[in-house]
Amino acid sequence: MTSQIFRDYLLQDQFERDGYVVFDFVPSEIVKNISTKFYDYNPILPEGFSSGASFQDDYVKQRLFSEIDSALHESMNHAFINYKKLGGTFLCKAPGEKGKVNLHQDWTVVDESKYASATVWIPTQEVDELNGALKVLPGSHLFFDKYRNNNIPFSYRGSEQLIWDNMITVPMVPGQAFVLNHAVLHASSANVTSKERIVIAYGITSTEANLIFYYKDPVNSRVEKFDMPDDFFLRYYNIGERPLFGNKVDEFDYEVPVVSRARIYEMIQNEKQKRRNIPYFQKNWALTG
Ligand SMILES: O=C(O)CCC(=O)C(=O)O
Repeated sequence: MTSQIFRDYLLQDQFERDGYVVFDFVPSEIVKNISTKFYDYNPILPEGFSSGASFQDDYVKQRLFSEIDSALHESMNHAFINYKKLGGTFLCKAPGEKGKVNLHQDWTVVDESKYASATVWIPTQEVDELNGALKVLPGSHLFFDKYRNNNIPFSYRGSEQLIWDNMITVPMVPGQAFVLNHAVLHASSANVTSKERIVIAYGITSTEANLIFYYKDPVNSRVEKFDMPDDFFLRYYNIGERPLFGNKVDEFDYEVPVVSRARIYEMIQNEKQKRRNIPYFQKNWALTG
């Protein structure tokens, strides 16, 4: 059990069990109003999948986050307690094959034995399999090792297709939020419609959680641990490289173990078994597969 971030205990329990939760979060007009700002920040539609997190200007990132935060402030406070804001931006998936987001887990940025860090993912339009709804493997936030970053290999390498074939796609309507534990396996398919898919992403963790970052030196098997400031997400540009700020507090040898396909299959079946009496999962997550 990690430190509570949802006001509603039932949502907290589902989040602990599944690694994500979907619920009615904000009036849909508020979301539609903010979505128009996407075009102010992106006068030319970026290709493929794009995130405002890659804007190369602190001031622009901060201004966009302030606009998102002031629009969502009330809904955030209604849904969450004791939470720290990590930043917020738009995620766009332009039409075309390049927009596919491969299976991944997000970076480890807190001590996950005590806290969760999460993205509140808020679609500004209806989303489904055709335009890039999120796909998720329920319960997988507890499957693997805790050190994750762009340059640290994943423990599930070799089993990507098995996992992909067992994920649930979650259709959503504007006003709903998908709160995604950064450790849960997730992805999204290419947008095969003719209209861009725009989502607001807002990062949170517990107030008491100190931010951290793990970096693997490419020339040896050492992982470095950094203590990072709270505005880390608004200031980290050289993604995939050693951060240019923060304090290095540890360094250790680390080879990422590969978890076998057979073991991953078994873990998925266990998660399905655990949920076999829950109507939503009975319908959307067949026991065979
Ligand atoms: O917006 C999407 O389609 C994927 C988002 C995602 O994978 C992430 O935020 O880590």
